[in-house]
Amino acid sequence: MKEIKKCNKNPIITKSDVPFIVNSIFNPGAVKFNDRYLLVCRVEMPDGRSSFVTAESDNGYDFKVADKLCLTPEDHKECYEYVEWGIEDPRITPVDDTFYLTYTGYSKYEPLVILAETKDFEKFKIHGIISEPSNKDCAVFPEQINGYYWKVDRPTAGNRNDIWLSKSPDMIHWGEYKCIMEPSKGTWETQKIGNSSPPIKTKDGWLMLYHGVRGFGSSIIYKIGVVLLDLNKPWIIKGRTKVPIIFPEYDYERIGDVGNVTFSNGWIAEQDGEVKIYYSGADSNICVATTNINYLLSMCK
Ligand code: M1P
Repeated sequence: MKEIKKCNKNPIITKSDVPFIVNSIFNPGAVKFNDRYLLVCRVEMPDGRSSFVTAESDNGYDFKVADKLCLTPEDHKECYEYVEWGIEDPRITPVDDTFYLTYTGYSKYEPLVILAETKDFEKFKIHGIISEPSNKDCAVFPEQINGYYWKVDRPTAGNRNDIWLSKSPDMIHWGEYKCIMEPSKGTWETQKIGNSSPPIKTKDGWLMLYHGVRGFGSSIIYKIGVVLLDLNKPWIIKGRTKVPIIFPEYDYERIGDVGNVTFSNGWIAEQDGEVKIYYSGADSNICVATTNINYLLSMCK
């Protein structure tokens, strides 16, 4: 078996699987819920603004998309003007019996990060904005480290696109910001990077997916790499892939609303070390690739 195996049923979800009219379905957060696989998928509606819908599966490959949206810009009564153009790219982190969602709110104020929580994926408590603009690609760590919650995100100031770490006593108020990763110049991630998935705890450190972007004239290519952060000092990078682990190869990754994009914001680690990486091709569908923790760790050495 190849170390990263793209499912031969890919794409596993397309807009024809959505029981209402959408432009596209893509970029899902992923989690195990009640022993089932649950995705919170971004759907771009016909007016071009994005909302979220859930999809559930018994095996992680065959999903049924819900018949109504679970979260919309209009649900954000207290901060609607900051999400008026859509909510995008949810990352889901389970902490105890609560699922925390971090996602992009999009508006005339530029992208920023919104935090919400849920216990059932039907009712959501929206905490509101947890970053200044411009910022996105935020994920929360699944447990406290040294008595604090931690998150990564990608502020964009000037021409910079780096991944930053910050900590919080309550998940609402954040500080002690630190830049932990910059694009590697001259490589597949030369132009910008961003966190992909919430970190997974391993014996060697926190594993995290990230995306790297390289541009050629008017065309850009989004690929996915992996990084290992220290368990107790997550600002220390213990290792990072030199080469991407997932990149556009097939028509469903090369052709779509935004061509040549492989983008992930959700993955699920099984008890036996297998990992299902949910990702999207060309901003137009949902795919899955399987791998395992040991392979991902070896890629970071
Ligand atoms: O079109 C590719 C991706 O572009 C953006 O990525 P980034 O987070 O690096 O800015 C996002 O809008 C993402 O949704 C999209 O898939």
